Amino acid sequence: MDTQSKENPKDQDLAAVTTEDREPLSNNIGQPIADDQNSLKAGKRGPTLLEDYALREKIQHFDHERIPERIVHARGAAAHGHFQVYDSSLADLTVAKVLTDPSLKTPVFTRFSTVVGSRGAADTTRDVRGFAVKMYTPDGNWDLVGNNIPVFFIQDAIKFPDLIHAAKPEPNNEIPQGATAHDTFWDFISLTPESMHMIMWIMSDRSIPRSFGMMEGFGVHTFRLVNAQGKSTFVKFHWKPILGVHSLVWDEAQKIAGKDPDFHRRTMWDSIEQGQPFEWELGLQTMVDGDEVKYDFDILDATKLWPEDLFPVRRVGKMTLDRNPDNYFSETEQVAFNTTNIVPGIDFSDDPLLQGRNFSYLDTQLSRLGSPNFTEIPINRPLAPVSNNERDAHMRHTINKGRVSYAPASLDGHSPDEATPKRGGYVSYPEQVSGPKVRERSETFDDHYGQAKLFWNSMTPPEKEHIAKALQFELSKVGTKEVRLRMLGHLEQINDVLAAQVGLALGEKVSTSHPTAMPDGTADSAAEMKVLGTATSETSASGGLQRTSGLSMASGQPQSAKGRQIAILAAPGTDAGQVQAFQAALTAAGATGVVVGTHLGMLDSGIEAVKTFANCGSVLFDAVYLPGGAAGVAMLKQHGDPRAFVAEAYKHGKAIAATGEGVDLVALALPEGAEVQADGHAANRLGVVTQRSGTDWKEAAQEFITAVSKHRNFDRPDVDRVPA
Ligand code: HDE
Repeated sequence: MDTQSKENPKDQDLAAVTTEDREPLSNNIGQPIADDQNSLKAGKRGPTLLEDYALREKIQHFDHERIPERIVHARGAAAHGHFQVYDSSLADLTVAKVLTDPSLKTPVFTRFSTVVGSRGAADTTRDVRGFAVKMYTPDGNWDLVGNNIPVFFIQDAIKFPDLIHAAKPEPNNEIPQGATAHDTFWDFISLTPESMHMIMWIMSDRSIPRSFGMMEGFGVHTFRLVNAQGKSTFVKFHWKPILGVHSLVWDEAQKIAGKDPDFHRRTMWDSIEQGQPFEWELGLQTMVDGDEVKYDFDILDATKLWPEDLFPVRRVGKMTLDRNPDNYFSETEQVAFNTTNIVPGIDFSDDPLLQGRNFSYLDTQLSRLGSPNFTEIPINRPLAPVSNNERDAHMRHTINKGRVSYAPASLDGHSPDEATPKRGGYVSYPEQVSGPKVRERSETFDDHYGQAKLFWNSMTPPEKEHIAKALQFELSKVGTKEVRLRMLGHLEQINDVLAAQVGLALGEKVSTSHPTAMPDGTADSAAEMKVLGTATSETSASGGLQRTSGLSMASGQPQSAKGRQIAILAAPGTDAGQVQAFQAALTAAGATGVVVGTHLGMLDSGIEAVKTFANCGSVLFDAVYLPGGAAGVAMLKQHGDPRAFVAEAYKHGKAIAATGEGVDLVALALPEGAEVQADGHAANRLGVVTQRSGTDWKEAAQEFITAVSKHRNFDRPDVDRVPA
């Protein structure tokens, strides 16, 4: 594992307070403790004495170990790393050193999170993911506190407490945990049309990412870049994952929540421990200040994105996360992000959601971390020097010398001078503002469906199907009929075929001019899905576009087997040569082959199982391989688990490979009629790679890696027949 490095200044800063507790046992004031097993008593069987300060210190510290969990984004995981800009070409747009000095390796600490669940909730619930990056720049900390979805539910911060109250577990019984599929959430949403664009994203597979390293990050709001001449350019920030954007499927996500609730944090932890960092490129969309009036959407409205076809994303630098925290609480739990942590060269827009956030984050840290001195906690303190007249408060660490703690001051001569703009002092962009004081929303925020339609139109048929099914799942769990009907009304505004399809599962007919809805059919028949897949809508608020790149996860994504976990199903008698051939090819591709066996340990010479059918499942892997070996396959055939393993992987669109007798087991597991290859060559049918005979398995292994790199096969026509 990568430990605190001498090159990373933030690592060195943290090293000063990092301990391995290797000294003899002591209490918190350094007194050596001779006996930590027995409390001090009046006689061996006597009562414990009040004098026992060792007992009291230990218990008291324990009693106060908890701090309030984050009110949203409570469940998360983080990692250290750095950000480096590629070149100095942004200097014409901004003075921010972090964005213009290519020699600067800015240390970062990045935390990913879900929004709705408590700290102990499962990782794979359907939810937006937080994507919060703290950059320890020479100009102070810059926090880009974003999400993995580029828009938000609401347009004005004053609605945030309502949104969160509605989404969190219901207050009378605290049910359900980490889920939006309940009445209060959909009640609020159905009464909040501005949320419809975000709802399309949430109901898409974006809200069930395969891994933190396979999701995008977005600053969401419009910000400003400000250059040396004081010129402002509007900007949207993006993080583009090097591994591409890839997701789970919903059935899988739900099963993972039970099999491994720590799935996402474990994946990131393990990957970094194995020397495979998580990486993203920082992307910018920019707009000349003044041009915003040319578009039919308002850049201050956080429910709208800037279509990538109109505003291409310029990739300007790279973030690498390559070190796990040493202590979850001290680092990941105590890290305090704040949207007002910005640096010279970056400024806010008037987005009312951002303006509200600029109040909320500092406020919440005061209650969560208990004191304005939270900025002195090692993970939060900047590398840039701190020098001011702020003093005292709970848990003050800094020892400020001298008697002056005010300005202006003539005594002591050390009251910090203001940093003039020339010396790098922050100056807010002098935007001209005027207007009556009103509680109103701009009519340029009024279009609530146009970009929801842009998103819908930009999806591929399988993506559309997933959205329809997610809505069917969520809304069918809503007990109140009026809420369900209100939602169908909104869906009709987005796309009538979609509405009709969701209506089928809810037992409601939706009036539509479209021939979709086959009211007598079962919901989700192949014929219905075909109609759904091609259904589109007229857009608005989209810069004149009907669809745009950047929204579908099925196009333009890097394809790689790197970081993928492959289950290799084995038993005593499995052919070690075939296993080794595949293992070697997988390792060379940056993937990991994990032997799942009938028991742990050596199954046969050269094959060691590190997982069993009892302690894992296909949902925890990206793909599955069945090697040959007559005795091994015969044993696996006797059990239901290996067959279910393969069938489920097939249903979830995963790559499957089988060699030698392994092909028989695949044939047994797949739906009747799904042909598998039976001669000496490798064949690939919709991600099922088979080679029945031969001695050289390299071709099959390569074919398999290509299939794994494609992430999923959503074009298998027969998955509905798989009873997994
Ligand atoms: Fe947050 N949000 N938020 N939020 N948010 C918090 O701050 C808030 C919003 C986001 O890993 C809280 O430290 C308001 C949008 C992330 O620690 C709190 C509004 C976006 C994280 C808060 C929003 C975010 C938070 C709770 C509407 C994407 C986790 C704990 C005006 C751009 C950071 C905390 C971490 C956390 C308030 C909306 C992202 C209460 C009032 C939009 C990633 O201050």
